[in-house]
Amino acid sequence: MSGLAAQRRVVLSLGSNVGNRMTALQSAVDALFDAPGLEPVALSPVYETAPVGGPEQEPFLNAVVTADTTMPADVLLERAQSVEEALGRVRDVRWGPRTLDVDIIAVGGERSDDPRLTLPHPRAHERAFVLRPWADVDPGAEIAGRGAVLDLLAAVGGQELNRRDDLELRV
Ligand code: A4P
Ligand code: MG
Repeated sequence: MSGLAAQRRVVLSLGSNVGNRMTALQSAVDALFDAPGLEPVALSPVYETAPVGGPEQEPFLNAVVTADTTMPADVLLERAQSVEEALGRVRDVRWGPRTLDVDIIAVGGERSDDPRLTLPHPRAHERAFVLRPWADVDPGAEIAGRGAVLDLLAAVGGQELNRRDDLELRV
């Protein structure tokens, strides 16, 4: 193996359903790209989405961010979790819905069964709130072992999703 890691395309999913949801998503984008090592490629439109699973809770704002990196996947997870923690400080509902969720959907074509970092994300293929914004920024995207994102999106039914053209994320 060479000492230089190859650059890979990473796909991150952002979600918030507590407090000022758009501020949380924009702060996440700012914090993710504040430190070196992650080069932004695209920011998806913002969607308002009905909660999938979990307890009864408020609607989410969701978006997808793509970027290029040479960082190992576990270092990327650390960055994602530190961004969650920084935003989590304004969380006020114990055990409740979260201010910010940053999930790692894919790191290149990497596959891992590690429960600490499962790749691709084990539930992404059945979630319109991930698939729709991902397809917006990369219509040809595929999930390793699952198929084309647009095909997967066509197969998930009944998930309420409303594109919020009044909201826009910026790098
Ligand atoms: N982990 C393993 N693989 C990954 C990965 N690929 N990316 C581990 C990120 N984390 C990964 O995650 C729990 C553990 O998963 C971590 O310790 C990490 O090492 P968490 O973010 O702390 O907990 P969570 O997000 O509350 O739980 P979980 O099961 O990951 O929930 P999900 O699947 O993220 O779902 N509905 C709508 N409309 N929009 C949403 O954004 N989000 C959720 C949360 C449910 N329903 C939603 C939405
Ligand atoms: Mg999560």
